[in-house]
Amino acid sequence: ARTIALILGDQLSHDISSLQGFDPREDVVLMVEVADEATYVRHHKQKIAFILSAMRHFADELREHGFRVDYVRLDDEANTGSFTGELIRAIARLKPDCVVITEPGEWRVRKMVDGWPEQLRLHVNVREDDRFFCSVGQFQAWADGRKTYRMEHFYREMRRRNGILMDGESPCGGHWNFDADNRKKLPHTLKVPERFGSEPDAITREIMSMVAVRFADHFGDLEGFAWAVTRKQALATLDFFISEALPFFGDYQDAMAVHEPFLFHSLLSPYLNIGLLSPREVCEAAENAFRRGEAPINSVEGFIRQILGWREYVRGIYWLKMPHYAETNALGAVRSLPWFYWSGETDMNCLATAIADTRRNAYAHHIQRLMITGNFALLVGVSPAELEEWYLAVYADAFDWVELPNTHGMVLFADGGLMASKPYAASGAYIDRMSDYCGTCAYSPKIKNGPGACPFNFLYWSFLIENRSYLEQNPRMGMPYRTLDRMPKDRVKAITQDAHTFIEGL
Ligand code: FAD
Ligand code: DLZ
Ligand code: SF4
Repeated sequence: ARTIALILGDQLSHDISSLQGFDPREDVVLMVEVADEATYVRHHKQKIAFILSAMRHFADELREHGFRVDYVRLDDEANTGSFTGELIRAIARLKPDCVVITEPGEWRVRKMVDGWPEQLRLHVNVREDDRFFCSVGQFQAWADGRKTYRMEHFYREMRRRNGILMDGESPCGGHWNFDADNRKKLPHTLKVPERFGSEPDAITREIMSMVAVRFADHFGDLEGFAWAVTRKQALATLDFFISEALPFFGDYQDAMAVHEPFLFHSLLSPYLNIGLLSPREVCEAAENAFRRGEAPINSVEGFIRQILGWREYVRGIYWLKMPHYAETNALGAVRSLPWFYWSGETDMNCLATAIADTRRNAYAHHIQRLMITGNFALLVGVSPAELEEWYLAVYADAFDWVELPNTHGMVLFADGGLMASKPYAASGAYIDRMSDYCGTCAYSPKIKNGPGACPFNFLYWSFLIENRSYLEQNPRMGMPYRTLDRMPKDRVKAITQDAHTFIEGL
């Protein structure tokens, strides 16, 4: 029997479950570049180029390994522009007995695939995506019967279950968490490693030319493209990170700096998310550096927690709670996304920097996403759907399963505290403490109200005032509400007025 194994653009792993049992004499791999996937949100140009180039390189590797690959290019004349349309054409061409696919990572595509057996009148074999530490079923079992789903509890169980960074029954270094050590501001004297870039080859350059024309009106620059597009290049990026950046990762995990868009971050998320690297090999590489004495525990634990903890946890939440998850809006936020998220035109230096970095690199590190663009949207009450669309479009690593819980739950508290125990709201003082943004800003974090006041200052308090009835019962919000209640009446009035004028001006 002849089988079509359909491999999607984020399934570029040689051991992907859809290829198990593949018979090279009969079966065919199908890969399709389709316009719908580039435009369901208007992705950053680098993100489109990255995925298409990685797809073409992966198809070439499969052919070298003796697979027959049927590959549809975006500019092929008969291209219908959708997964379903291309599958229908391929079935007519190849006359298979069945289709095999690894479960898609996004709800949107999963629904599409679930409709195929009836639509195509063909057997569709959907296999589990086993490229995660924790399966969807295992996460559901963990969540079953719990009232809250705290990442920290999940993470400890994952450490134990997988024996990662463990000395027998105990966590390496004697603690599960070293976050208290991981909040240093970047000192002027410390040299940050240059980004380890991968030079675009002929295949990538051809795609870049096509993207520049076809998606000219999408957000983002193409010029600085330096993403790895093969497993080999991704492995070289991992090696570089482990030796050059990991030792400092922990200390400066939460730092931000105007001229350092990457700091000591790994830049590995795009490769993990499309399958060029596996989360296990990345965690093992970090653990091995610790065992060799080449990186301290606060760095290695902090890094592993992001992957073994956060990344697995948000995926679990996504499949546990979708599709209703995306519809919640606990704080009733309805404001449109300010235009400057696309244009970068704002005199708030922290936001202008994070957005300029995003435009140039299709990347911003976690604290920029959470505490700058995220925090601002939380404070002014941007509608969850609008902010989610932005995050899904602008980052090379963005896929719904990981972007949605981070934006909806972590940043906007729209799930009412399922993920975070309190909103990550912060004023200018936090940003000033963790960055060098404020020194060259039109505003001052020291000024609380009136001309020159950092907008984060009055927006922080007006956010608390506006959401009082919802947030006040939260035990972790007791302190700020007590501070608010001790404020003189005219200060509260000034806050409300400043916030009103500012938001009206957006
Ligand atoms: P590092 O700092 O080097 O971290 C190592 C790895 O840990 C990352 O590569 C990533 O795989 C994982 N990781 C770290 N934090 C998280 C997290 N909160 N959730 C899941 N995985 C994490 N990450 C995505 O991969 N795709 C997204 O679409 C995405 N959207 C986000 C949206 C918002 C609003 C926020 C606050 C965070 C989002 N993140 C997303 C998480 C995180 O910001 C990125 O994974 C990280 O910045 C990627 O850069 P890096 O590889 O240099 O990360
Ligand atoms: C993001 C993306 C883009 C831009 N283009 C394609 C494509 O042409 N073909 C493809 O198979 N996948 C693409 N992707 C990734 C898909 O959106 C991703 O595989 C699904 O969203 C996963 O559910
Ligand atoms: Fe951002 Fe306020 Fe600092 Fe300006 S002063 S960079 S707006 S935190």
